[in-house]
Amino acid sequence: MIGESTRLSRIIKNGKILILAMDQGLEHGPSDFNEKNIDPDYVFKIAEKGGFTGFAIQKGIAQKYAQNYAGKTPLILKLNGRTNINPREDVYSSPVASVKEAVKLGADAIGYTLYVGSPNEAIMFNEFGEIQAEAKEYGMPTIVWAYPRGHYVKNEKDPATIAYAARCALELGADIVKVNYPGTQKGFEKVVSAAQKCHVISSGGSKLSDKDFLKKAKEVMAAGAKGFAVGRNVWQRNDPLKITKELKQIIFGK
Ligand code: FBP
Repeated sequence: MIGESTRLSRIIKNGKILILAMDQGLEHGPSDFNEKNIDPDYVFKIAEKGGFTGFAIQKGIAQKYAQNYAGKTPLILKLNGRTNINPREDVYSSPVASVKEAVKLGADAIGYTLYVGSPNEAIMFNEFGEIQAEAKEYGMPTIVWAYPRGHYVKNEKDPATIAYAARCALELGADIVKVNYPGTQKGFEKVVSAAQKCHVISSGGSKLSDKDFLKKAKEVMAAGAKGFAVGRNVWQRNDPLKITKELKQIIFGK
């Protein structure tokens, strides 16, 4: 569908993707922020000046701040979310916004977290199924944050388990799947292979040294992934645009 490919072409540039994520205020709480990056305007400007190909946020931030940045960075609206106060055993991410709201806010994709393997997996799969079908009607691409998590998941970083989560995203109709890096390039190759036509991107994770983060980025790309959806490793740094430039060099080669 033309709408879907038009929107995707804004997020995937020369076959590569670099999304800035700022939903941590909901997912982790304000303790992730300092006095500068707690202000959404500060992070919107990083998305714009850094040339990110997408900005993933919740609807409250979009409604109150996105107006001033219209047309700058493609908006990716997260449609579900949770806090980390609730127990991880039966982890569940609740729908908090609709595809229609995403369309009204001018989004170029919707984001949805699936905790693969959670005792609540069936509910989340069902809710995503309805959202994915509606997104297709609007020509709205879907990006799944596919995280193995909860009571039955022995090791969230096991490459085979992450590969299973990535495959679920393909099977459930996602266009792009975001996963956690399993720690090795070889392990990540399995993830990319499992996802096939679903584009794989890596999360940034908690803040690393420049050296370690750039090493991880090189491994992610060498494994055949399309790029990153990164948050803390960019906006928690003193110079977010410097690391962005280095990251873009690795992802886009310029
Ligand atoms: P980071 O790069 O900061 O890790 O952000 C990526 C992200 O997926 C966010 O979109 C989300 O808020 C968070 O990580 C979820 O992290 P967790 O693994 O703690 O649930």
